[in-house]
Amino acid sequence: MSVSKNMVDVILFFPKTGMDSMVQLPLSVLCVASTLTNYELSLIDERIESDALKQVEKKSASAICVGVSVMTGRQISYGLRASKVAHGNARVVWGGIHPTLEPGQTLNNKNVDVVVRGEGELTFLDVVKSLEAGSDLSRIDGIGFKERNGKQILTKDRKFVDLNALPETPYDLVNVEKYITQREGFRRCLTLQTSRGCPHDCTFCINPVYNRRQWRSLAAERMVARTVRLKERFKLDGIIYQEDNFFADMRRVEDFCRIIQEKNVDIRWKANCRISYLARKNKRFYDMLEKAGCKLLQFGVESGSDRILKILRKHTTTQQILEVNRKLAETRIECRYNFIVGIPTETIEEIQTTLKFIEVLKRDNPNLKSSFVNIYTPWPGTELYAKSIQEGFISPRKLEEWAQFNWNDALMPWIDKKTARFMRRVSSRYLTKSKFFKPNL
Ligand code: B12
Ligand code: SF4
Repeated sequence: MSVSKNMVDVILFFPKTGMDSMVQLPLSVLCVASTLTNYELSLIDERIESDALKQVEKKSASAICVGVSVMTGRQISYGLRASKVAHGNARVVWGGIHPTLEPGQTLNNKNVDVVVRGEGELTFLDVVKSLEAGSDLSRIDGIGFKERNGKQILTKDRKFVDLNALPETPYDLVNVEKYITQREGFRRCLTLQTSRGCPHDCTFCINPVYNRRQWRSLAAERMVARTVRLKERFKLDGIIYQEDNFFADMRRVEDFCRIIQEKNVDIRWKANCRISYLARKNKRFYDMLEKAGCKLLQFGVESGSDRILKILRKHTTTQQILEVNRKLAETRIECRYNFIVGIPTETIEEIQTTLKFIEVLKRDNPNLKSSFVNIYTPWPGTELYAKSIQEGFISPRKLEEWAQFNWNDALMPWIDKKTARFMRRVSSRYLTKSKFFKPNL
């Protein structure tokens, strides 16, 4: 039970990210908050609250702990800033992608007391209860912490949560209106997550490490029910499914589309997809997506070079990409393709091949609305990260160094100056078209 209902027991802090011109719901901390029903919570989103740090300083005086959500990069520096102002009595707990990938280094920082590795809903609840009771943290799976003598303890991995058994997202903790955007051509849209993880093992992606190649989801009926509730409560015309892999289970996709149509749900949506999933699909499948409201599909196409696609382990060929692109041209579904350049061993000629490939894709498919060209960044824990280190990449060793780890930088040792200049030009030509990717540090 809560210590006192007048004061805050737990603060959940979502730091700025450095790319905050169009903010989306802070789903990570909202999901973590869903299970803390017996505690007085304060959810502070630094991206939209100008007095966020003052709030942490003041409210943490009575709090059991301050939970901070952190992804690799700039968000670390803002997370550290908040952790430093937290009151000494409140323990600082970091969760999210970065502390999961680098728990030891995160705990090395004197401002972090505990790390939650992986999904936070059940683990953080256990941590809060244990901190409140002053009991032994070592019995909690999926965390790391420091003993009094400074020794770090990492407990064993925790099983994934059952998404169907979790409480609903507590939207009342935030001012949802501030997160409703007009992105992707919607008038009012929000993000929703109905599955987690991905069964694939692309060598550049953190998903195989973070989600151990296990895909989990809400059942189709529940997915539609949440969609409808979100749409009706906030008067939305669009939903962005914030999934790692929306299409991993085609039966769920088919059921979802069928129920949406049966219930006559008037909603349009965007999701991520894989080229290989659509390669064998016929017109009936595309029609079904359209009728169920699919407005935009985003694909990680990644490269126009078959050699690079193999290195990335995409299990896709350029031939297949061209074919799927032509099929998509016959629908009314808008498309967005993401590409990566600067992969270890990639040559400037291969990058040029990718650029020409983008032009062919555009020519073949008028529904292709945008292509993003990202410069490869080695994320800790991935297979290509190890390869990058072999190729001379020097990995950051502490949190402050990771905070300076810039995405899209082209500073990798295997890239010569001429190629780096070329890649930056190419990337900014494609990325600056997007409001979404405008950095605002
Ligand atoms: C929305 C989003 C963004 C948004 C906002 C960031 C945010 N965190 O919300 C913006 C646009 C800023 C963004 C930017 C980028 N992103 Co991004 N983004 C996402 C995305 C699509 C959804 C995040 C989300 O809301 N997930 C849903 C929640 C429920 O999951 P979760 O965040 O993992 O939270 C759970 C646990 O991690 C944990 N947890 C999280 N926080 C906390 C806190 C506490 C206290 C506790 C106890 C637990 C806990 O519990 C939660 C519930 O189980 C993810 C992919 C994904 N599916 O997660 C990528 C992802 C986080 N992004 C990624 C990347 C690479 C980027 C970019 C580099 C650009 C790019 N290529 O996408 C930039 C970098 C920005 C920068 N400044 O450096 C990577 C992460 C890389 C890394 N090592 O951090 C991801 C995983 C995508 C991927 N598969 O590669 N991103
Ligand atoms: S890049 Fe996409 S398909 Fe590949 S492992 Fe990551 S989430 Fe899965």
